Amino acid sequence: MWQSIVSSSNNISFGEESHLVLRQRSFLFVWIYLIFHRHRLQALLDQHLSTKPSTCIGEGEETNIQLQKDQEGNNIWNFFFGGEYDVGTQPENYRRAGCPEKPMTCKTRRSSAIYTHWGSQTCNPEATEVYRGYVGGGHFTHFGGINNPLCLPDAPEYNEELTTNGGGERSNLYGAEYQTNTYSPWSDSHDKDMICAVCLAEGRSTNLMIPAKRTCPEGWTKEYEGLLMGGHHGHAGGHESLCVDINPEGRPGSMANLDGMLFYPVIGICGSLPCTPYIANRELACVVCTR
Ligand SMILES: [Ca+2]
Repeated sequence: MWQSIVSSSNNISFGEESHLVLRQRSFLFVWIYLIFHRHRLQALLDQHLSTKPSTCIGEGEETNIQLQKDQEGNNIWNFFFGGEYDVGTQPENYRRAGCPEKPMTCKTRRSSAIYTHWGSQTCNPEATEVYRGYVGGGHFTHFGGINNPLCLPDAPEYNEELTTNGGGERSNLYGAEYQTNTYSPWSDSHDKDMICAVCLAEGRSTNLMIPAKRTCPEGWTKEYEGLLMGGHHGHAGGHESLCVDINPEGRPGSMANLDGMLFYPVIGICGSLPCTPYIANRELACVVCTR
C-alpha cells in the first residue's frame, strides 16, 4: 500500500500530492481501526438490530408480532418485549408503551374466555358453543337451597355409583321460568322455561357482565345485550341476577306455570341508589362483553 501511495504521487503536483496522501492515510487509519475494533463494532451492530423500532411492540404495532408454526404444528409467537409476558394471552396484551430490550421466542396457547348466554341457546357468531341447556336453581319459596342459577346441559349424565334416587336430605334443583306476565315487552315469554348456552370465545381471555349498560368499553367485544333479571324481593328464595338476552327464548312447549326459580326484570329504586343518573322504577339493561 505504501508503494502504491508513492507511485501514485509521482505524476501529480505538490498540493494535489499532499491532499491525496492525506486521504490515503486517513483511509489507512480507518482500516486499521476497524481491524482492531471489529468485535466491539459487531456487538454494537447486534444490539442495534435486536432493538430496532421495527421489532418494537409499541402502541398500535401489532404487525410486529409474527405467528409461525413449529414442526408439531404449535403456534409460535415471535415477539419482542421488555421482560414480562403472559402465556396464553393475546398479542394486543403484549403491547406496551416502551420499546423492547431483547428478542424472545415462546410457545403460547391460544387464549379463550367462557361466558353463559342466558335466555338463548346460540352463541355469538365468533364464539363456539360448548353446550346448551336449561336454567335451573332453587325454588322461589324456599329459604335455602341453590341461589346461583345453573346452565344445565340438555343431555345430563349421572354417575350410577353415586345415585340413590333421593330418600334423604338433599338440595332440590328446579327449573327456571320467566315471570313476566306484568312486563308487557316480554309478556309472551311468561312461564316459559329459561334456556341457556355456554359459549367459548377464542382469542379472548376474560368476560364481564355490566349491569345498566348496553355497550362495552373500548377494546371489548359485545357478546350480547339484554335485560337484567333477578328474584322477586318479596320471595324467600333470593338468587343471583342474570343478564338475559334481549330476545328471550324459552324451552319449546314450556308454557305451563310450574314455577321453580323465577326471574323478574330488575328495576332501580331511588334513595340509596342515586337518581339521577338512575331513573326510578325503570328496568335495567345489561351487556356481556369479552376481551
Ligand atoms: Ca310461573
